[in-house]
Amino acid sequence: MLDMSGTLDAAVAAEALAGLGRSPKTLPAKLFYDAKGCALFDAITRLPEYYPTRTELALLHATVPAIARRVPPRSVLVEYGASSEDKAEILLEWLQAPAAYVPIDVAAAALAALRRRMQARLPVHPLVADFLRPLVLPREVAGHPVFGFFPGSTIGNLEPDVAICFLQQVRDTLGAGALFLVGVDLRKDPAVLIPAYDDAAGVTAAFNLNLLARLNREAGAAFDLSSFVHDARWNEQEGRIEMHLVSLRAQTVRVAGHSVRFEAGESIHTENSYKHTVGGFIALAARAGWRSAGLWRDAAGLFSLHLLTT
Ligand code: AVI
Repeated sequence: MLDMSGTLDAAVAAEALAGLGRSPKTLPAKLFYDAKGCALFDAITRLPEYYPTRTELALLHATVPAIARRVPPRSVLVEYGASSEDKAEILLEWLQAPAAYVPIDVAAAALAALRRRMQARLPVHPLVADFLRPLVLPREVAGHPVFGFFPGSTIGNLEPDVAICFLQQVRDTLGAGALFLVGVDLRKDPAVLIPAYDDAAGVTAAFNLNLLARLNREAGAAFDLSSFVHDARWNEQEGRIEMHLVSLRAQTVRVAGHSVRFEAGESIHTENSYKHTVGGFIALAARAGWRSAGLWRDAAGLFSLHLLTT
């Protein structure tokens, strides 16, 4: 939670201390998304090196007629992680008489703004919730066919066991017979991946370092930002991009009243972004009770849209 008063946030401090007490040190990626982090992520999505957002959008535009033909009329569109309506809007243009839109996100203000923009068009029932927890759909949408949507390759930020657990919960929430469209970034040459997570303009570096700035603001920390550098690594064995913050020198940093020791070259692991193969993702989804009902890829094979069914 962003504390506008400038006072300390005990939950942020506790999460930071827990991660920094581990070996190797970690910080939870969810802490990226304060107001500054959200603005920086928005800038990342427009970088020339960051192909996922524009590739997924172009793929969605190209394939939406085929996708929409698979979705029953009067379906409810349930979007996981909805904080802007642009991708959902593309689907809503093509779905046959959609009955309602249920955007799910922790950001209550963003959902309220989204509802105001969309409600003239169709009934909107926002669900303010952490979608990694079990959810129940609003009773207003009961009885309609359900079409879930999880764009942005956010599934790649989940550890495989967490992704399976999430997919099982989505299956329980959406119910038997539901369809679920998932945007999945694909495995590719690290020469393409690394610049996407370490851009020339330094926006991703600023996004990563903002974590430490946030801890300084909200968790009573005293990180010297000039003594840490952003590092994006491809982990071939795990099939993931890793983001790290590397300490340039041996140092001790105060965090919420505790001393945290860093050796020179020691890293804080801040994010994983798994890059799946098509077969690998279908197998992962199958472990959560979903089967593949459709697959679309861009011509260069960078990104995929998976339509799953129960
Ligand atoms: C939100 N998520 C899909 C992004 C990704 O590509 O893993 C987060 C991100 N981290 C650095 N750049 C973008």
